[in-house]
This record gives sequence, structure tokens and C-alpha cells, in this order.
Amino acid sequence: MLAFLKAKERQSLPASVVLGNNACDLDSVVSSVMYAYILDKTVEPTSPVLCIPKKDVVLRTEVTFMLDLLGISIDDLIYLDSPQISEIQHKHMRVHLVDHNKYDNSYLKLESYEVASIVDHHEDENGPCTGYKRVEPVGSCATLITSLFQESAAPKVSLTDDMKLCLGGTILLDTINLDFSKGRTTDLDVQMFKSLSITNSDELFEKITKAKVDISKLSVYDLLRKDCKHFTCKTGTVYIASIFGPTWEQFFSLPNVVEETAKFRSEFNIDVLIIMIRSENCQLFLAVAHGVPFISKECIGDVTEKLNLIPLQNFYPENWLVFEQLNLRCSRKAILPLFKTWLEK
Ligand SMILES: [Mn+2]
Repeated sequence: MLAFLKAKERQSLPASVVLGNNACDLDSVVSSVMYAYILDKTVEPTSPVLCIPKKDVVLRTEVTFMLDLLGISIDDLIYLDSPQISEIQHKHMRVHLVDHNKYDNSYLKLESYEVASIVDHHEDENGPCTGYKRVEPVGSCATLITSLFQESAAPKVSLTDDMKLCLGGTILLDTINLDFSKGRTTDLDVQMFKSLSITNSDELFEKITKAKVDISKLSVYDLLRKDCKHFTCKTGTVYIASIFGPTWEQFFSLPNVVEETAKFRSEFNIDVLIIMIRSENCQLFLAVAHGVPFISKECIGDVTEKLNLIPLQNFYPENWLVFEQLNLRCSRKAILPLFKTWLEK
């Protein structure tokens, strides 16, 4: 498994690549790595390409958890900004799609290509494909990849225990532990999961779910980038980052919180940065790092009233406002338009 990826890392890329979707979630990563493995063993040298810049992979903590489990380092994989990508742009490439079914050339910017195969579980967008196509509405693309391993008669394409855990874990995460009542599970998901003979599936599901929210290894810069929405208005560029886990005291005690926040603001030219912090015991805090003089404790407009904000004193860095948000029903989806309306005035 590992050897197959490492070979790709050192040499230039082969003319056959597997691409997951641009959300680059666990399903896309696992499906592209496993499908590339099958193609590499049965058809031609093939490499997975992750549809994100390399620095973004650490934000997907469930992905790094699973790669760890497989003994794959994030350095073993190819990303949109890997140096090998510029070399393939002038070659004729065979692109295999997993976890999406319509090729978007704006990521790889290939001069010449064909979509050589598709394995996906989303609604069929009928994108062109010159070869094998399997689009089925199951809970996880990893389910379809698992069934490919079963159909592959070649004895050299067998699954190791680690690979089974990886496929099985992805199926569990996507189907919410194979719970039919959640509406994402199909009979094939259950059947394929069973074929992997994983004994303690509840434990595996719990581990991956935990890994998904485990932010303990992320820097403040990464925490801010992990889940962020933005808009532009009269005041300038406004970012609302959402962080789940710490209390505001814990957040402001993280290493280099001021420097890392400044780095984040300058990289994205952010005029107003709003951070929603939801602690594990469901307290909500709103931190505003502002460069705009009219934003003050008293003057945060009707937002204060609607969100029921209580200003918190001391402890936080200069030029920041920190509030406890007592209206817990207001999610970011509701907060974003409130701020937009206010900052537009
Ligand atoms: Mn998927």
C-alpha cells in the first residue's frame, strides 16, 4: 500500500490519475487512494491526486487520522499544488473520477485529457467518460470501491486489514454508523461493510467521529481556516470563522494566538474577523477582531440585542471584543446576515 504511493511521490506522475471531489472529505480521499491502488495493480501506473492545496489536508482531521492508521504520511500524497502537477499539464492525461462524476478542469488545468472512468454515488451529471462508469446512489463511494475489490479477480488486488478498516470506517462515517433511519444507508452499504469483516464497528465509528472534531493538533491559523465563511460589504471584507471545542479562555490561551490571527487576517485581507467559539458544554462566544474604529462594545448595533450578547471584560488581546452569546439558537447561518445588515449601514 505505502510502497505504491511512495513510488509516485519520488518520480513524476504517471499519465493516469484518480481525482476525488474538491471537498476532499474522507470518502474522496479513501476512495481515490484505494481506486488508484486497484488501477495501479490491474491496468497501469496510477496515482491519486487530492483536490486541495497540501496545507489544507491538516484541517481534515478525520482524513489525517485515517492516513495515520494506514501508515501514510501526508507527504506521500499528491495535491493540487504539488510540483508534479505542473509537469502533467502538457501531457495527455487519463483522469479517473471518484466521489463526483463530472470533471472540472479548473483545478488541474490539463491541456489534453479524457475522463477514463467514473465511480461515484452522487446524482449523475452525465459528464463525458470514455471507459468504465459506475454511478449508484449508495451512502458512500467507499462502498462502491469495496465492491470493486470483490469483483477484481486478480489475486494481487487483495485488501490488507488496514485497508479494510479504512474503507469500513469511511462507510460508517458516511452512513452514520449504518443507521437506516438517518436516510443515508442502503443495503449495498451494509453488505459491503459486512464483507470487510470488521468486528468492533461501534468502536471504529466512535474513533473516527472523535477524530473529526479533534482540533488539539491544529494551530490557531488552521483553526480559523477550518470552517470559515466570508462576505464583502461597505465596511470591507468580513470573515466569520466557527470553532468547536474550546471555551474563549482556552482559545485565547493557545500558542501565538495574536500572531496567528494577524497572519490569517493579512493573508486574506480581512477587515473584520468574527470568531464564533462553541465550547463543548454548548456555551457560545463571539470574538470580534476589528480594524474598524466604529466597532465597539456599545456599538455593535442590533446584533447585540438579537444574539443577546454579554461583553466579557479583560483577558483578551487589545482591539478585540469578546462576548458571551446567550441566544444559543443563533447559528452562524443566522448570524451572518445580521452582521451583514449591520456592517452595510
Ligand atoms: Mn462521498
